[in-house]
Amino acid sequence: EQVHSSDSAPFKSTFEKNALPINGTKSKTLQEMAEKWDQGFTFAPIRESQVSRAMTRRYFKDLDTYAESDIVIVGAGSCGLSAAYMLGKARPDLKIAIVEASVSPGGGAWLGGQLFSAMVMRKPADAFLIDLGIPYEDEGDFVVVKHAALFTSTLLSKVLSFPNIKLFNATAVEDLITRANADGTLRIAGVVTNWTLVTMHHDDQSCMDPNTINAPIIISTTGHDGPFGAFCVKRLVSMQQIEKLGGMRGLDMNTAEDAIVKRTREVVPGLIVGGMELSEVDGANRMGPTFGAMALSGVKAAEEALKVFDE
Ligand code: AHZ
Repeated sequence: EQVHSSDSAPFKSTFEKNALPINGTKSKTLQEMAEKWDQGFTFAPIRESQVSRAMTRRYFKDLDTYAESDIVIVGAGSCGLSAAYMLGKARPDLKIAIVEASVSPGGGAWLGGQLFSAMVMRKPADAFLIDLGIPYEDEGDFVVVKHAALFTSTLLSKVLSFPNIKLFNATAVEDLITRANADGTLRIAGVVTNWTLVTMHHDDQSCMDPNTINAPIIISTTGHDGPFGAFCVKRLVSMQQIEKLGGMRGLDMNTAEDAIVKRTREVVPGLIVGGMELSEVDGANRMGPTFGAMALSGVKAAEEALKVFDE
């Protein structure tokens, strides 16, 4: 009863500040609703096909729009999302597709490490938290966000709010599109995609051909080698574009974080690699549960990508 009472200020203030329908008319406030639960409360009517069409029409329009993208980010972990945030802020004119194999974007950044909540970032990555408006505790050389999920959900919500960014989750990149230059060298020109569930069944179902996205720049941030990780770098090896996997080295926080940020770069023309996937290019150490390098590698990957469009 207390929650529904007419002086439930939290209902009132948040709704009125945030109610911004993209089109249509302003809805009832929660406050107005709270006063009328017992007086014929009902949802607006709907037909089931309207729900189907509301989803499928938009999804197919997005598939059409983003079939030619400016930038594709592979993997929506902490590094990929950080890159997407910087790109969305800097260039509202570019079409940016994020392809994430998992149903849930965020990669390994929902927990700080093991199953603990707090997320550690070494300075100067606190600058990224300030930019996002995420509160933290200052411990001197490093800062602590009270829950990794606060970092990831804030970053994700900002990324998804950009009108020029589309996240295709439950979708895996299963190959790269390549073009031969006149001198015989190769450039990466897009990604080959499939529903993740389809990708997982190529061994027990007959041919299920994929889909594609063309783009002049791909940013790959699929994490270190594992069941799913280091996808694009592994493919570069099998395509003979790099000689072999670097082989991620043991854990050394100081060495690992500097190296990952410094080495974030275009590894072959058209393909920028960031985050822990880089450890499989250069054989960098892992850093374990400290996330500053993931954020700043994303910032640097975005800068590298923008060089192509700013020229
Ligand atoms: O699902 C993967 C995850 O969300 C996704 N991914 C992997 N292969 C893919 C594919 N197509 C589409 N073929 C794919 N998506 O990529 C995301 C990678 O996120 P992550 O959190 O694993 O990587 P990151 O580099 O952003 O962050 C690494 C975090 C780590 S690992 C680590 C250590 O092991 O020491 N320390 C830190 C901070």
